Amino acid sequence: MTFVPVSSVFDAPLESEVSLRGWIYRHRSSGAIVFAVLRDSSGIVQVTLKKGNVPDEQLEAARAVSMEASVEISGRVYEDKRAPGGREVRASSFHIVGQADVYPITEYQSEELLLDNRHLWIRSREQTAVMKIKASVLAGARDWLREQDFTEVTPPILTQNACEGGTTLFKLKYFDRDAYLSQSAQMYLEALIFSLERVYSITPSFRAEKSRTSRHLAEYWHLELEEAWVDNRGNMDIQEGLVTAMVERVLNERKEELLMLRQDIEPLRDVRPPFKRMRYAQAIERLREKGFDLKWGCDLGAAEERALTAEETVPVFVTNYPKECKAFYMKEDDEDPRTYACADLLAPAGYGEMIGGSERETDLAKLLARMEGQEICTEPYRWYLDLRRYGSVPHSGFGLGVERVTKFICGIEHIRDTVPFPRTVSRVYP
Ligand code: NSS
Repeated sequence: MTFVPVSSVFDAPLESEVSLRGWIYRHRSSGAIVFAVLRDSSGIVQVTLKKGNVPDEQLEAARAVSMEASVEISGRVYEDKRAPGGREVRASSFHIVGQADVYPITEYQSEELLLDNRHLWIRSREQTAVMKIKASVLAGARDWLREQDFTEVTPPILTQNACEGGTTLFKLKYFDRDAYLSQSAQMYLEALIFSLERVYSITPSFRAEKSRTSRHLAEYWHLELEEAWVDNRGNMDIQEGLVTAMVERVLNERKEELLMLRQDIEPLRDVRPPFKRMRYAQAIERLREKGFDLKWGCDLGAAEERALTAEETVPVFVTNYPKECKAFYMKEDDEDPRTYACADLLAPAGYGEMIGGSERETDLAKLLARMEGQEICTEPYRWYLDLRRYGSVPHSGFGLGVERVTKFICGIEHIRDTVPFPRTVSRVYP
């Protein structure tokens, strides 16, 4: 038997014979008829089973079937205005492949119960839509980066370096030494530009974030990029192109999924160059006008980022952060040495930071002085400092949070709904 995707029922000739397999999504019986809605990876379709059309024992099996049992059916395609999508399959055969116990998820459930049953909840149509959109985000990125002649590389996850500072490191025993789960591939990508010039990686990154926020995961997917001979302006141009390509790909192939998530498509069409650019100093000015009590030197948090972009439909770069709120590896800005040549890219409509990037400091003396000032032990970074000793070149790069971008594109409130199995301070099961 050849099985076809459920969605193909809606293009099939009327009265043609189809065989489908999938899971029972909804189910009810009324008198001599059983209505089942069948779900597979392509969508849902109504199946009706009527006495006389199917053998009696199959009709009884269908009447007794549980939600989420897996089944195979054959039947003919008909129009029916009351069915989802306007068509149904009138079954001539019905077979159960895998019975289902009483499904623990019903219509109204607490967030905790859904998270405890995440392995089942990911079958939901909303979760499926998000995963398809995320796949398109990644495919759009990979294709665009390949067109731009970037090489995908595979940096390590086990490391001795604390790229983004010691407070959010996951420490583990590495044989008889200590090591960490990577926060960022950046330093390894910096090493790789000396042969490949334009590189990127897509890896998990780990942050032991103690705070419970709607935008932090302990494990997230990190798209990082590094390029030789490029300053921070050129770096922002690449970010603009990349984010545009990701959004475009989703708009091209995932409209149905966006609609299912009730996400408004129109504002996403505005996500194309040029993005807005403002300096940190201007951002602070603007926020003070909005009543924020901010001093030069404080980093911008979720509330500040939301206030800055609430009215925007294009992403906003905030550049030139004061040195005291960013990492030691950033290059001092030539025109304003109180700041770094860096930028965070904020999503429109208050969704917050999607990318952190900068030009990298190539002056070994400056790097060493900063590390000393911040009491960073140089020993684990010997190899990194070597990069400044052997043919150093101007270079820049950035890290993009794949879930942050997905959250924005899907219009999702909480970042945990952009990963199938979220890891947060309170959750590592299932
Ligand atoms: O800490 S970042 O701002 N920057 C870096 O890690 C650089 N070393 C990247 C680089 O230049 N190669 O993180 C980059 C992005 C940030 O903008 C977020 O979008 C995302 O990574 N990010 C997170 N997403 C989800 N959960 C958590 N906890 C998280 N932390 C950062």
